Amino acid sequence: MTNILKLPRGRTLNIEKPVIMGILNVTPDSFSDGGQFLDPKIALKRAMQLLEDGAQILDIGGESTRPGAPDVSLKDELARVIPAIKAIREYSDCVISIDTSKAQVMEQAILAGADIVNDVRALQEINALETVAQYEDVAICLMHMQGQPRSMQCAPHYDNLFADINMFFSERIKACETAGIKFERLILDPGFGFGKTLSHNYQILAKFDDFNKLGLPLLAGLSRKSMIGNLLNRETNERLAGSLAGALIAAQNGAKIIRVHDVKETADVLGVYQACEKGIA
Ligand code: YH5
Repeated sequence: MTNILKLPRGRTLNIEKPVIMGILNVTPDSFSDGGQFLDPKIALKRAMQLLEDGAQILDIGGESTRPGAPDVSLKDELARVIPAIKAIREYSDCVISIDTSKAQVMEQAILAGADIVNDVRALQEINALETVAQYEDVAICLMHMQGQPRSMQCAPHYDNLFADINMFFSERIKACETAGIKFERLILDPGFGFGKTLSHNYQILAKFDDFNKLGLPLLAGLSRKSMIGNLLNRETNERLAGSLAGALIAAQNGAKIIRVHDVKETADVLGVYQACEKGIA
């Protein structure tokens, strides 16, 4: 497996060591002023802080996929994410990921300077495959979800958790290749919290390495999620330590991209992990 991800404009991302994807939400629930749209200047300021803290990728999302969250219209999603991407791209050559499932958001985001399409619906929405196929060097994260955000947490069931998720990945990889998307562009993510019980989530974390058999880089996103909160009985603002433990275990078990809210703290954890892996003494 290559540890160098090819990106647009002749750039690359080295994922030999795990890298941090910093979450940049541009949804109304993340606005301090209670307004409808985030000022691109504020998005830019948050982006610069995440990069300074040690993020190698910024993941920009305008659709809330928390369990039970309302659907967002195309118009609103575009109005949230595109000005933010343009503002960041004007100031920085950093790696930008767009967290969306809508083909038109993917395309506008790519034209505005996004390098990675991160899709929790794994390019299953209308025109998504065809759209990203047109942009040769854009990397793609295919995430596994059982069901739809609105209902996915009511009674998730698997015949065989690992076989089912790996089968889904194989099918989506094949769909991508059929659409003309090269294997080398893909990243896989088992999707913590997306149609999984607490037990499923911890089985996945414990044996994260099982998804490496498909030969693609793995992304892990568990920061502040219910698998931390429900296990430890912690509110969202009390989940830092649990999230850091999860990030470390994911890295030890083969995750190459760790998607987190708390970039600075995660960078310290990965720094200590790396010193043991490579040896600095
Ligand atoms: C992911 O795992 N997740 S959006 C609920 C929370 C905290 C955080 C209740 N996009 C993933 O971050 N993309 C999201 O507390 C993602 N992998 C990838 N690739 C949900 C989220 C969250 C939800």
